[in-house]
Amino acid sequence: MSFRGPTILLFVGFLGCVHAQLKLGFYDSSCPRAEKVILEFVEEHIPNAPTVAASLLRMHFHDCFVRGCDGSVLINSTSANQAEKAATPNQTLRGFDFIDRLKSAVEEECPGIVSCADILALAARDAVGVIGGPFWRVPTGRRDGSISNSSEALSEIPAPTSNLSSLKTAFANKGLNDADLVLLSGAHTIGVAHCESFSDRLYNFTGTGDQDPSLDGFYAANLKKNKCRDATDETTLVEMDPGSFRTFDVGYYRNLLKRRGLFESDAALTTEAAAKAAIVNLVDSPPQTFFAGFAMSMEKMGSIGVQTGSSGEIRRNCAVVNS
Ligand code: HEM
Ligand SMILES: *[C@@H]1O[C@H](CO)[C@@H](O)[C@H](O)[C@H]1NC(C)=O
Ligand SMILES: *[C@@H]1O[C@H](CO)[C@@H](O)[C@H](O)[C@H]1NC(C)=O
Ligand SMILES: *[C@@H]1O[C@H](CO)[C@@H](O)[C@H](O)[C@H]1NC(C)=O
Ligand SMILES: *[C@@H]1O[C@H](CO)[C@@H](O)[C@H](O)[C@H]1NC(C)=O
Ligand SMILES: CC(=O)N[C@H]1CO[C@H](CO)[C@@H](O)[C@@H]1O
Repeated sequence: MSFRGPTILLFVGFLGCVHAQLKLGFYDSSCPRAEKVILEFVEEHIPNAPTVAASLLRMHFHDCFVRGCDGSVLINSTSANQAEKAATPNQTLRGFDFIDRLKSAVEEECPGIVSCADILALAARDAVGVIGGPFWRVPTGRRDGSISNSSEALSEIPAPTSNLSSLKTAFANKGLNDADLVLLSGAHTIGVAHCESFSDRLYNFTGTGDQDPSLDGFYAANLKKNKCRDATDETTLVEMDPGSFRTFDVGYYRNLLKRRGLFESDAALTTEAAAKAAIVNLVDSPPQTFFAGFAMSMEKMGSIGVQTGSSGEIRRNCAVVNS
């Protein structure tokens, strides 16, 4: 008898651990209008600022790849801590103010109930929907983490100079396979990049002032003439899927097959027969094939390393850990 209490507690604790997972409509009883408030906010504001859709999608990716989808990307640095936001890959993230305003709207509806991690996951999905992209399911119940470490962001988020094997490893470390890598990279069908993210390919590929031979010569010449005029340009923004950078389509994959992927990490996807065949298939199939695959991979990405149950917290202000 004397050990029964602890045994039951341990058992329940174990179950809690195994079964603590996300579920669709997690806020249905605790904050029934939460998802509606988010969708309405996104539907009201994204049409005026459609490029924010890309920013939110990328922010969700960066959140999930560092300490799981726990809203850690949203935390501000303090005098004592260099947060993820301070890391190189995050210096080009945009849309934090959008999330902060959205969080205020949700807090007004139900104070202290909905996590910043869920708000980001839902907002990214809804924003992509508003610009005509795919819909994916977002099970909820993520809790917010309290650690945000800039050196972790640097090591977990793949660099645009990555080759295929390091991309595969970075994704496999998060439970994502090669198909997920090809599909999720398709997010680059929307959005923009700074010249500095790829200008080594134009001006100094191997350190001898040369150009990346795997980049289409006409495209490279055009980028040098009209966009990134010198190797030090830090301000110019370049469409990653020229001509349709606001439209979620297979244009990005089409460009890859013409050797017009902007980053080495994009070009890397065509350096192996299997990945290239997957890309050819996406280009040759109805758009629905890409949309359906992207949706499945996004749902996987959105569940990386989540904290649920009593782990973590519901941050009051997405930029600051609760005190
Ligand atoms: C496969 C590895 C990836 C690498 C190396 C990579 C790298 C980058 C880089 C360097 C930029 C441009 C930043 C700038 O110069 O401003 C960018 C933009 C972007 N990335 Fe990725 N990315 C990867 C995967 C992903 C994934 C998985 C997603 C989402 C599912 C994503 C979504 C985006 C979006 C939407 C933008 C445009 C952002 C904007 O317009 O503000 N990326 N990425
Ligand atoms: C977080 O940092 C941003 C950008 O510096 C700033 O605008 C915002 O007010 C900060 N939020 C808080 C709660 O300190
Ligand atoms: C951040 O992460 C790095 C690498 O894991 C670690 O060495 C460092 O101590 C961490 N910094 C803080 C403030 O926790
Ligand atoms: C890919 O990049 C990694 C890290 O930079 C490097 O160690 C590896 O040798 C590269 N692999 C190939 C096949 O080039
Ligand atoms: C090219 O890269 C090399 C090696 O990193 C560097 O020494 C050189 O200064 C660079 N040249 C230019 C024009 O940036
Ligand atoms: C969005 C954001 O926090 N950007 C920061 C990235 O890091 C640089 C340098 O640490 C800061 O100046 C930016 O404010």
